[in-house]
Amino acid sequence: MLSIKVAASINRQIEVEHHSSQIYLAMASWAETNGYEESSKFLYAHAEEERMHMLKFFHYVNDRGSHALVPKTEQPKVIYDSIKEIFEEILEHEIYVSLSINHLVGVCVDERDFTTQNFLQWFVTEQIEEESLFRSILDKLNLLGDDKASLFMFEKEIASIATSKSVLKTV
Ligand code: OFO
Repeated sequence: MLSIKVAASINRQIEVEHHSSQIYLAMASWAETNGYEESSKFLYAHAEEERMHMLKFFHYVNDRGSHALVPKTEQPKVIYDSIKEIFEEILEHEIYVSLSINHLVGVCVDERDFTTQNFLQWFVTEQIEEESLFRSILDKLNLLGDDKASLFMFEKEIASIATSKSVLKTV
C-alpha cells in the first residue's frame, strides 16, 4: 500500500495530467477553428496522450491499494493570439510538468518508496522526450517566421512530426 504522502502526491499529479489534457484540447480546438488543421490533429492526439498518462497513474494508485481521485475540472485558456503562442505555452507547461514529476520522485525517495520511484522512471523519460519535441517544434516555428507561406510549411512539418511520432509509439 502507498503511504498517505505518496498517494496524495500522485493524486496531485493526476490533477496535473488531467489539466494538461484539457489544455491541449483547448489548444486543438483553437487551432481547428483558425485554419491550422494539422496542428489541431497533433494537439487532439496529444490531449489523448495526456489522458493516458493520467490513467496510468490512476491504475497504479488503485493497484497499490490506495484510491485514485477524479480531479476537479478547471477551464483552461481557450483563446490564443497565434499558433506560435500555443507552442511557446506548451514548452513552458511541459517544463512545469517535468518539475512536478521530479518533485514526486523526491517524495518517493523521502518516503523510501523505491517501487513507486521505479514506476516514475517512465514519466521522467517521457518528460525529457516531450520537452525536446516541443523545443524542436518551436525552433522550426522561429526559423520559418510567421508569414502565411511559412505557416503553411509549418503545417506540413507538424503533419510529418505527428506521423513519425505515431510510428514511434507503435514500434
Ligand atoms: Fe503528461 O506529459 Fe506532457 O504534460
